[in-house]
Amino acid sequence: MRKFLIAAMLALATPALAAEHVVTISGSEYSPTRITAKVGDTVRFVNEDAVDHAVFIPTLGHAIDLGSTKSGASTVLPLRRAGRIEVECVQHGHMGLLIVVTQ
Ligand SMILES: [Cu+2]
Repeated sequence: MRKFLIAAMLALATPALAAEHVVTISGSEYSPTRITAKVGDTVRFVNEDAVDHAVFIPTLGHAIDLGSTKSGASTVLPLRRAGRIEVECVQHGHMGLLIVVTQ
């Protein structure tokens, strides 16, 4: 019984596996343009275009500039806190993505 209880407690203490959300960049658009995620997840931006694109986040409290993602390359954004995060491409002002991060 005691062994069972310890095993059950360990199972409960194991955090849920973090998810990786994939956002493709194609035709100078992020796809999808809105995702929901949990703290601890990551977002992988995959640039399928022939030109470079940036991943820039101006949102207060989440601001980060991941710089340019080359054609054919990818960039990973870790989601460290909850909030509504707006992602922009510096080179293409019309590109936009909203990431809603919950606990
Ligand atoms: Cu761009």
